[in-house]
Amino acid sequence: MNEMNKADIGLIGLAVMGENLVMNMESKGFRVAVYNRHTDRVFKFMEGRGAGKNLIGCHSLEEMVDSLKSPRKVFMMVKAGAPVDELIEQLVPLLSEGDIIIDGGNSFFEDTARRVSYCESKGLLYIGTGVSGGEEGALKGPSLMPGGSPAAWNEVKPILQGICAKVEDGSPCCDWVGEGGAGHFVKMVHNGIEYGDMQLICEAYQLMRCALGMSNEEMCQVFRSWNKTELDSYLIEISGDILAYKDENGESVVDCILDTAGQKGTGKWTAISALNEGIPLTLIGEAVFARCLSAQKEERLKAEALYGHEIPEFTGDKTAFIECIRKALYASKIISYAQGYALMRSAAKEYGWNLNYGGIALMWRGGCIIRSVFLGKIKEAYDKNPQLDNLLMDDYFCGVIKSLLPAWRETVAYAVKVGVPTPAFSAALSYFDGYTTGRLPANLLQAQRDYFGAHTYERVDRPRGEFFHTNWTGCGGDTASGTYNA
Ligand code: NBP
Repeated sequence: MNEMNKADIGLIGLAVMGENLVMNMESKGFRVAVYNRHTDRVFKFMEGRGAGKNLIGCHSLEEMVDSLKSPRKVFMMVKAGAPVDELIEQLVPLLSEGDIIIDGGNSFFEDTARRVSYCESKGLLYIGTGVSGGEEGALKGPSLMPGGSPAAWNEVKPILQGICAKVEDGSPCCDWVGEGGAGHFVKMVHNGIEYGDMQLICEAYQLMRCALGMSNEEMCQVFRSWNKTELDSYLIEISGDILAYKDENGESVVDCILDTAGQKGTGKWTAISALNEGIPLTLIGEAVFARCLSAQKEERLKAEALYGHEIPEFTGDKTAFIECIRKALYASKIISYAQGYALMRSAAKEYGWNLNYGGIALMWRGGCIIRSVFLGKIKEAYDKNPQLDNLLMDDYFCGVIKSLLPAWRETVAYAVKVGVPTPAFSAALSYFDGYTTGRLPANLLQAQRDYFGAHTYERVDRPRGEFFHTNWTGCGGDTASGTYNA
């Protein structure tokens, strides 16, 4: 094939995401070579959606690699895990120095970091990119979070920024995230935040449904009105649509859905990373556990029968309380993003990534599931101060949180009083109260540790880093345990 006729990029994996990405790339003027392990999928695609398009259907990896312009760019959109490693092994001998492998699947960031080093050791460049927005995003413009070999960025930038979502002013929701597994780390945090956002909306729904006795139609109207406020976001929008949706018999579909949530694991990864980093990511943690608790349906039914679960009728001002719930949701959402950003800051320090926090907010501003107007405010906060310790320290968010606080407390207090579970609202408020408390009870905790394990403590009247031990019982001796941080 002469160089002119060659494709700009090759894509492997013609499942739901891959197919739509190919259509997107082609529609933006890129010639794409496509391949799938089971090649019947290639035939079907080329005869179906791909017919008459600027594509090259390939029936082997060799054929695909040969049909690419140099430096070759191979985009893998296959199941995360072993398939990615298998494909890399097959591609390495076929590619040449400077060629680029891109993984757009939901790979674990540590796997991506390992693959970057491995491919670079073979003279290749490697990018692990988060892709968010589901099937529709893949087709119309996803949010893309690429990281890996920096030398690859300029080569792939026109394609990735060409196909991604754009915000109102035309800025692309895709920029370079950082080295190693940075792109997939940021995508993982995105997914964790998605878990949190969804849980918060579900808690608002549960309060309106169970504590206020509202109908789906009423709640739909509430979500639609919230979507015209600071909560303007894709997830609030679809929640309104879902509540309005009726089947052919006129029944609300949402009422027919079993209340057990599934999960694919990226929320869990985020929570585990936070535990590893020692960062309190309490809201996302609660969102993951809420899904786990929902899955224990049989046990919950037995427990309800054992304890009873009567929620008293609300007797106050309903409209005012709905506004309290909205404010609690907004405040908790700010906490969730503050925690997610704190996790990214900690990981960036550990892994040596120079993360552009404002840029990340912009990447999430359009195309992805957590897209919202509110992300524009986060971008402004980090543009103003890229070294911001915590989003709660930003002047704008400080003012907002102060204005939301009374309603947030009222909502959580009422939920606790009547027994509507609001783990994410409550965890967010507890974090806020802990974060804004200058003196926590950890002095007693340190004393306990020293009492039973001679773990030592620092003193308020001595410089940090000096450790003391007390012989609390008079029979423990003066020997202290070694100090270490877990
Ligand atoms: P799947 O995750 O269902 O993967 C199916 C694709 O992987 C098929 O093309 C399949 O080929 C290929 N594949 C498998 Br399985 N094992 C392979 C192997 N050993 N070698 C080569 N190819 C192999 O597809 P998807 O839902 O389109 O998702 C693709 C990636 O994008 C995943 O990592 C997913 O987590 C991520 N993602 C998905 C979404 C979403 O909304 N679905 C959103 C964002 C990211 P075959 O046809 O020959 O079996």
